[in-house]
Amino acid sequence: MNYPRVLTVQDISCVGQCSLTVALPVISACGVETCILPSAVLSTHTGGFKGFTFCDLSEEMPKINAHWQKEGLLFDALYTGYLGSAKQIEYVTHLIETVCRENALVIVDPAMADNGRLYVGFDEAFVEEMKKLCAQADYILPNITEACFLTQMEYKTEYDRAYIDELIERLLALGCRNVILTGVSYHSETTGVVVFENNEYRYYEHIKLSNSCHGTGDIYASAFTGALMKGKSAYEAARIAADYVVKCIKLTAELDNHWYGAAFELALGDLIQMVQ
Ligand code: PXL
Repeated sequence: MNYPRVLTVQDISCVGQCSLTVALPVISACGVETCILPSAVLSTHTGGFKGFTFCDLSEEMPKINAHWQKEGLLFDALYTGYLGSAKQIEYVTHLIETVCRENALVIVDPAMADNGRLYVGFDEAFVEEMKKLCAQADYILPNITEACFLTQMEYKTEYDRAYIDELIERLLALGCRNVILTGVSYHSETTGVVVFENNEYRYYEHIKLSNSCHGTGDIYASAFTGALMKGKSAYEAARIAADYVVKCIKLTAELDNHWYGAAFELALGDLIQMVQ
């Protein structure tokens, strides 16, 4: 039976439906063993709450890694999301070198920006470090904003295929092997995801919903990782993740005043069916 073991490294935002509180249930629901390395603990995510706490767990990361090495633990894939500092990116590189199997997949969501702006607490130095992590990835999953920061391209809300092609070309020049570019919208009523794998461009287009939710990038990357590790092709995993996120956003719109995240739990049953 295909029962891979994934390690995901990102923060715990205690409230906020993002990062590890999404990755753990979503990848587990796909039938994949999900091990975690929390990089920080925050009371909430940073996107709209005021006065959140932040406990940096960077110093724990090499200690945890050392213990895993002693135990001979190895992972079939490493998936990174929101990381709190440039130092943590360095520790992730060390994880790739020490506790990942030889052919392990490295999946990097460079979670650091949206809507043309970096998230609170990030700067150019962090972006530079993130480029180095992307260089080691089999798959990177940036949104357009993150792609622009990684490539020094101008952020645009309206663009054509030539703009997307150039973004992808520059992302590949960082050294990553394949690119999953999210939130690519060529028409006002649709959006979609570009899967650029083995030099081939494929686009999965779907409905664009009027309400957008915080944390959907994390839900997307987690579902992609789970489906991919369960044996789906990258394009199929990208499609499943997109359909799942659309369902999550639709269900969230039915709720009263649920502003800080997407109700991904309500659609986990659909995800399980799509992955099977
Ligand atoms: O969803 C990405 C994310 C993860 N973790 C924390 C965040 C954010 C986005 O704002 O603040 C702590």
